[in-house]
Amino acid sequence: MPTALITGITGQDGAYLAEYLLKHGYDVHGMVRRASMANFERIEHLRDQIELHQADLLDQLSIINLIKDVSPSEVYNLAAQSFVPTSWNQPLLTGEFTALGVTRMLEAIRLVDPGIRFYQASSSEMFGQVREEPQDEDTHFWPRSPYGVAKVYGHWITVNYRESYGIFACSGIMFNHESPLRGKEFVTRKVSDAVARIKLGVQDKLFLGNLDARRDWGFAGDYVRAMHLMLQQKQPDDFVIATGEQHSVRELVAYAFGHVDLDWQEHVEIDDSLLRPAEVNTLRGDASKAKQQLDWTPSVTFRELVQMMVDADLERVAKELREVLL
Ligand code: NAP
Ligand code: F7E
Repeated sequence: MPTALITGITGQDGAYLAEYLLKHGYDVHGMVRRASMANFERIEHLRDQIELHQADLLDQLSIINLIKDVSPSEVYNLAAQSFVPTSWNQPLLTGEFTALGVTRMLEAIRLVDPGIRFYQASSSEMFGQVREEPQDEDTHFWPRSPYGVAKVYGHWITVNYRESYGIFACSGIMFNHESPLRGKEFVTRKVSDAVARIKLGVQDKLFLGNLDARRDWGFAGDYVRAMHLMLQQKQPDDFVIATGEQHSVRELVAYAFGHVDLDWQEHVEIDDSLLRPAEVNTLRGDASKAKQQLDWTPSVTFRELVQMMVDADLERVAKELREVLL
C-alpha cells in the first residue's frame, strides 16, 4: 500500500487530497501543528481513516522525526501561510512558513530517504505583474506580495533539490482553486457566504476591495487530482494547473447574487482598506502541458463552481439558523 504524508491536511486542499488518496488505496498521514484547540473540521469525516502527527514547518527536527516515523513514499507539501493580505502584515513569518518551510521539508527528505517523491504547492501568484497572457511554465515570474515572493523561493528550491540531489520533486503552479471548504477570507467564499446570509436575512451588506481584479478560478477537487498525477510520472517536472478562463471579481459577485435572484448592486460596497498595496490585476493559465502529459483537464466550470459554493453556504447558514431557533 503506498503511503502519503500531507502537510496542511487541515486546509482546503489537504482535505480534498486526503479523501482522493484514500479512495486510491493510500495509507494517508497528515502533519498538523499544535493548537490550543483542535482545528479538524474539514477532515472530521476522515478521522478514523487517517493518522495525524504533530510537527511544524518552523521546526526542522520535528519534520525529520515525522518523515522517519511515517516512512512515506510520497510527500505533498501543502502547508503555508496562504492568505496574500496577511503576507504584508507578517512578511517574515510568511517567508519562514511559505519559503524556508519548503527547504526544511526537502532537507528532511534528503537526509532520511531521498527516494521519497515530493510535491510542492506553487502558485500563480508567482506570475504577479504578468509578462504575457496566458501564463505557462515558461512565463517569467514577477511576484507582487511577500506571499508571491516566498512561493518563488519555494518553487526554485524544489527545482534545485531535483537538479542537485536527483530528488523526485515536482512543483504544481496552481491557479486559484475554490470549493465549499475554502477559507472565508478568500474572495469566492467571502461572496458565497455573504450571498447566503443576505438571502436568509441575517446580513445586508458585503464589503469588498478591487472588483476589477481578474482570476482563473477552478474547483479544488480537480486540482488535487493533478497533484497526485504529477507524482505518478516517469520523470519529475513542473506543471501549470488552470482552467484557461478568467472572470473579474465583479462577474463573480453578479453571478453569485443572481443565482439567488438578488441584485448585487443593492448590497455590495467598496471598502478601500481591502485594496492591496500591490495588486495582481489579471491571471489566466495555460495548462496545455498538464493536458498533454498528465491527461488532466478540469471538470467543473466557473458557473458550476459558484453555484456549488452558494448552494453549500445556503444550506449551512439555514442549518445554523434552525439550530439557534431550537
Ligand atoms: P489553506 O486552506 O490556507 O491551508 C493551509 C494549511 O497550512 C493549513 O492546514 C494550515 O494549518 C497549514 N499550516 C500553516 N502554517 C503551518 C505551519 N507552520 N506548520 C504546519 N502547518 C501549517 O490553503 P489551501 O488553499 O488548502 O492551499 C494549499 C497550498 O496550496 C498552500 O501552500 C497554498 O499557498 C497553495 N496554493 C493554494 C491555491 C488556492 O487557490 N487554494 C493556489 C495556489 C497555491 P492550520 O489549519 O493549523 O492553520
Ligand atoms: O483574492 C480581490 C483581491 O484573496 C482574489 C490564495 O489561495 O490564490 C489565492 O490568492 C482577488 C484579488 O485570492 C476582496 O484583491 C476584492 O485580486 O481570493 P483572494 P488571491 O489573492 O488570488 C492564489 C493562487 C494563492 O496561491 C493564494 O494562496 O480578489 N478582492 N475584494 C478581494 N479578495 C479578498 N480576499 N477579499 C475581498 O474583500
